[in-house]
Amino acid sequence: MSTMLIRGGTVVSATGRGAADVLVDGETIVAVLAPGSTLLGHDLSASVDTVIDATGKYVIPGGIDAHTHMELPFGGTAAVDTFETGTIAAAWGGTTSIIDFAVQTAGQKVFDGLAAWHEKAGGNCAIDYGFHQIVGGVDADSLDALPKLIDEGITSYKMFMAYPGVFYADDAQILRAMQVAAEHGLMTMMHAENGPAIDVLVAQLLEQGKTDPYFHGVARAWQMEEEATHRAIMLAHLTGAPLYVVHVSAKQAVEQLAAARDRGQNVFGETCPQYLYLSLEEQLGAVSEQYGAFEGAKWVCSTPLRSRAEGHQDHMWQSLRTNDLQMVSTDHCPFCMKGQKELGLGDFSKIPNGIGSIEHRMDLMYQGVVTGELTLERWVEITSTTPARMFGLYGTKGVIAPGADADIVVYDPNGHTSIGMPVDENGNPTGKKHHMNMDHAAWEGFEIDGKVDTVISRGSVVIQNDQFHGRAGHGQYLRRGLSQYLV
Ligand code: DUC
Ligand code: ZN
Ligand code: ZN
Repeated sequence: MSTMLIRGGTVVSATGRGAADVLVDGETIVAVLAPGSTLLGHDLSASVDTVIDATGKYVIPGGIDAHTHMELPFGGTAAVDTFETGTIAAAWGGTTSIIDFAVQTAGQKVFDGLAAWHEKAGGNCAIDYGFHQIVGGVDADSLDALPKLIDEGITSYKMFMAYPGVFYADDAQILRAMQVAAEHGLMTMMHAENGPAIDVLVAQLLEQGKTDPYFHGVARAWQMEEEATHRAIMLAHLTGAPLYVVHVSAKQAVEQLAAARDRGQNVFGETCPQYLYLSLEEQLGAVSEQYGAFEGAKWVCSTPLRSRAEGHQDHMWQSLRTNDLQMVSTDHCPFCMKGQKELGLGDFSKIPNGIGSIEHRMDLMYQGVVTGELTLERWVEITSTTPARMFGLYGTKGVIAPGADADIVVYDPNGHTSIGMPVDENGNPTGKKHHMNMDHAAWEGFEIDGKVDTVISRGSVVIQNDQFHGRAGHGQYLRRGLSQYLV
């Protein structure tokens, strides 16, 4: 077991900050000490195996991205990051744990779907990983499996009110699943959009010849998100099931969540960087020389990017400040333009849904600190501490304290990060800057006034001096407990 001292930095938690040294023994944090402390008369920096100088830098708990889709089959193709490439990209960006979604499709046994996900991830992750369970077919069999997931360390499952014929669950199915979840303490996660109504709008738009990516955002109108969010909240209220709404993008949906929380309901919401920074007008409506109006396909995801004129983005930032939204995940689901997004040329409904952001979440949220949207403490809270508490990892993850895993990021507020992957006129990278598998960058041109300096995963340095020092297979499966965030 080797020892490590992270010396001279400012340790930031969800509740405060202060100058402190962090002592690591093996995979675990063993002490948070006054700067320059000796322990039992020893000069620690002389006696540990490794000293990391964090002078002038922030020392924060490693990021936890609680919403990723490595290798997800979707729209006739599959998300391009494997567990290996996706977790390496995560590490580059200061994320040291992910919670991915194992998939059960209709007719499949939940435990077969879960086994397939263990097969994909096992031995391939560079950082620690856990699973939520997607239940794409709610039936007697999957309802029976739900409580058994808890023994597997899976304490949350997701249903979809969207995607009829694929993952869709109707109200009767949702009600039944929530009854089981309420009884056993599982967190119900919900993709809240009215899928059947959206499908009508999609068909009508296509009939009118409105086939560009922009119309993906028109079809998936905010009313579709507000209505489904309200319905999910009411079914959760009736059953007593805790509810976590994923990828919230409409301000009206946040208002539904806030009203439920004010009633004392266990209702939570996450948003994603794309709903804070990007918009219907600027991205889904983008036109480029290379792709024309199909450029917007890069940002086709669901829920969709929303109109900036309507003020959704500002409302998402505010909601993060007021805790009407509790955390930020990426919904990392990357597809290439070539051969994947292109499936939807001439028909936006055939564009695989998803954006790749896993590498940039910590930086993009830090930029919110720079611009005054968030405090430093809130940055740590929404990217690490709350995800840990929400999904039963807190104590081991999400905090710098004795006994916690040594998942630590040294973040340099004087550094700079230019995001993007410049391409030549043929779309070929001219010098790759990100580590995700996609052939483009959804965050091209974003500049961050800060930089991930050093990343430590369970006591091992995985990123330092702009080099990856980790390995696929270092990441371990996280058995999660029940949510530690319930009121
Ligand atoms: N939304 C996405 O953008 N991608 C994957 C699935 C989803 O619900
Ligand atoms: Zn979703
Ligand atoms: Zn998702």
